[in-house]
Amino acid sequence: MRLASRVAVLTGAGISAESGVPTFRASEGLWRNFRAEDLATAEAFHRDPALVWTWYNWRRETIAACRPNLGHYALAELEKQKPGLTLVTQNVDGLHNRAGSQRVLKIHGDIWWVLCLACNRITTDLRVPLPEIPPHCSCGGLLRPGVVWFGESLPTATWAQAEAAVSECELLVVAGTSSVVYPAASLAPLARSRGVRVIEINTEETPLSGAAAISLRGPSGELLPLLIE
Ligand code: BJW
Ligand code: ZN
Repeated sequence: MRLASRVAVLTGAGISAESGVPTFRASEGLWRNFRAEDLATAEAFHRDPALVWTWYNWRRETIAACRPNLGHYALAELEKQKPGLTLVTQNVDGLHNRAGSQRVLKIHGDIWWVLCLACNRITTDLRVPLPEIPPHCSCGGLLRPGVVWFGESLPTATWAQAEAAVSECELLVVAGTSSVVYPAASLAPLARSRGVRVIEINTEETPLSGAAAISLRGPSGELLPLLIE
């Protein structure tokens, strides 16, 4: 398939589903009957840091055992073909990096980052499982996952780069996201308002499907490789 030269891509949990990483809004995406909306908040963390860390510890273990799939590799290859490509991901799993993508805008953070609530330092902690729950910083402060929870702002500079890339591209590919979580879900409408064509890749219909120029229904691990020239 021949693509425009300035391409932006937005990915969500669905792109890692074929690697074995659970999505958020499918029934098998539930953990101990909690919804993501119940656990991915600062209120949940302050109420019960051990519970929230137990969920993150389980997810870190799951992700550590997973490998990138053909969808991740196709996007890493596409970046080589189109050096202007911007990959914006809502995923915190790091699988795009492991597949070789160089420039990844992680608008919801990274599950391997930890942030100290006392000294504000962000570090990478790849240990699986974590030796203590909840984990603490060397300064003694409580650590939280370096991710963006509901009600929190996205990292300002990263989000600004994502918006700029989407407004300036000629084609936006949206793969494996339910397109219900904002502000990520506003990127496709932003592209459309600039006259940019949007291709959606998803196994199911989403709120974006009707507005996309092309809506491809199927697994991203099979459909994304078709974008490679
Ligand atoms: C496949 C496939 C295969 C499966 N191939 N496809 C009302 C209206 C509008 C907005 C709001 C509102 N009420 C509240 C808000 C704001 C809120 C929000 O959007 N809520 C909605 C739920 C309504 N947003 C926020 O709070 C954001 N911040 C914000 O707005 O700041 C401003 C502000 C500040 C102060 C006060 C108020 C506002 C922050 C959002 C942070 C989201 N965080 C999470 C957790 C990240 C950390 C972690 O991972 O633990 O991000 S929640 C979770 O959802 C995660 C994901 O990145 C995100 C999106 O999910 P995603 O990726 O789309 O996954 P799924 O599971 O939903 O979908 C998977 C899709 O794949 C499905 O469509 C499948 O069909 C498909 N699929 N297999 C292709 N093989
Ligand atoms: Zn600290």
